[in-house]
Amino acid sequence: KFLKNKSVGIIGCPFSGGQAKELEWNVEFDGHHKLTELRPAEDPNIGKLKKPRYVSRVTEAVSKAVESHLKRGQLALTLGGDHSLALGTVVGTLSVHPEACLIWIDAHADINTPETTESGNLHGCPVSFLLGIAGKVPGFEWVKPFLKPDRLVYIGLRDVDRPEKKILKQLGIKAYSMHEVDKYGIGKVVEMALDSVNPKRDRPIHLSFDVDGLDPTVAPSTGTPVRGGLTFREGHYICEAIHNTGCLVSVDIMEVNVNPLLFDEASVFETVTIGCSLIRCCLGETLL
Ligand code: EXY
Ligand code: MN
Ligand code: MN
Ligand code: MN
Repeated sequence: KFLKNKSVGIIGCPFSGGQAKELEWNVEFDGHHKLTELRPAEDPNIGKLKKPRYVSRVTEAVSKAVESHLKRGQLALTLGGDHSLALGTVVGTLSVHPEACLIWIDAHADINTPETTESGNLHGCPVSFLLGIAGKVPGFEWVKPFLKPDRLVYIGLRDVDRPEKKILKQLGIKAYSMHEVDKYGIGKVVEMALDSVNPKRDRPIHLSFDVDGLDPTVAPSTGTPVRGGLTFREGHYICEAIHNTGCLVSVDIMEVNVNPLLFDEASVFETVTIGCSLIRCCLGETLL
């Protein structure tokens, strides 16, 4: 009766003055980025790729946002949203910190090229664009600088397409699947991962955390859940250990799906809650 346009206004209030528990970070929340405005009227497939213009415009805008936060000396925290966004966030990080390394937590490798993708969904492809192995796709010329393959490491993989496995092998990309997490334990895996991309712990770290890296029992409201994922504690351990390096400059929490038509309220609540606690660990919350 009193509302129009099915439009909700969100008032972000990063305030904790009324209580005592603070991690002592100043939070600058400049509102949700108005990304849907960038959607072109027409966006036919390019080859198999779906919505290529929309994705390129949005990710370019996101790269600028990340870049500007980093240039102001802030930690860039991006909440998404599908993982194609990381194309933007990582380019934003690399344009300020070209020597940065990328730690990618995911059930999937997201390294399909425009040639190898079967689904055509760009959230399965950002890493190939970041590495510069995607070939020339109109609209994505802005993607630079590229990431060197030895600056990338994965943790949590368990649903990798056959051509993706080939790319990982060919480029010698370090990847710790759930098999290695089971075999060595998460402590050792994170140490090995850091040793491979950041041996002296002197490079800035971009953490791109796809919540589907977690087991669907702890993070159910996500678009492409895969059984056998990271436990609640393993996910948190990763964030704590990376915080402890003192090198973290940029964090993505991705693939949190809050669509009430797709997921029940409890699933969404659980997933958002774990996203928040992962972030707190990235910011230095400790158990003791
Ligand atoms: N590999 C599949 C594809 O390329 O479509 C599935 C990708 C799912 C990607 C999610 C975000 O991590
Ligand atoms: Mn911003
Ligand atoms: Mn992903
Ligand atoms: Mn994924």
